[in-house]
Amino acid sequence: MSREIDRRALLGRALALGATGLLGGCDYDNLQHPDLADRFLRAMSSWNDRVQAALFNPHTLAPTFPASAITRPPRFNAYYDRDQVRVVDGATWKLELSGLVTERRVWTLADLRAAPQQSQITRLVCVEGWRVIGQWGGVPLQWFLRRIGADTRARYVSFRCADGYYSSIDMESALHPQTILALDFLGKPLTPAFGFPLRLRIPTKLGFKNPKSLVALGVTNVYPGGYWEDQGYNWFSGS
Ligand SMILES: Nc1nc2c(c(=O)[nH]1)N[C@H]1C(S)=C(S)[C@@H](COP(=O)(O)O)O[C@H]1N2
Ligand SMILES: [Mo]
Repeated sequence: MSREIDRRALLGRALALGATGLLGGCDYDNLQHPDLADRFLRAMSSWNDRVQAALFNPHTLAPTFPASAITRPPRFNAYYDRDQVRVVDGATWKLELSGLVTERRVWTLADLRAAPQQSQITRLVCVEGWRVIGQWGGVPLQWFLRRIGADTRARYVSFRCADGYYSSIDMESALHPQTILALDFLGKPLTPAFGFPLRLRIPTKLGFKNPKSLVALGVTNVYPGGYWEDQGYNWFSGS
């Protein structure tokens, strides 16, 4: 209850601040200068991140769906075309860990298969304006972070992918019960196009915050950004 009131009070203050920001920032002359316009938009986006983080309720679940609602065929998306997908060798693949973790040994596919698994039928929403429902199964990130001795007071969990893609999420979202390190898609191991051997599946965030074909995970207090985030897409991007 008091948490709810805190959120509201914060939102009220944030909205008031934002309105002031808009009045101050939106004058025509400023927007004639690309630098200033850019800085203004980035400031607004970072303000937006803070409001979204304050409103994020770690106990609210993303909607789940019956198997009959699954989108078939699934829809592929990446920053390149499907015929450019890189194929990862599962036998030699490993997940590297860095940053604020005490158990830094690498994880193999067999290690991850031996961990507790969880399955979900949820919706993936892309900023491009389409959405699909799919089924993903894998290791709860919350379990994984505790298992590797992650400092869960750190601000960020970062991800790097086999194709050079990268992204990062806030710790609260990383610990959300529906955030998983997915090994399976539609009841079978992930295919290369959909992120073999391991992808982040986080139904409380937009599609671009679901990096595929992971090769490294880090826990850090230094803002890690992301492939699209660094090009101006809003970082928090809850969905
Ligand atoms: N490695 C990697 N992961 C990625 C991307 C990418 O280009 N490379 N694109 C992201 C975007 S923009 C979306 S919408 C989803 C699409 O996931 P899907 O192909 O399973 O539908 O993957 C995300 N993860
Ligand atoms: Mo996307």
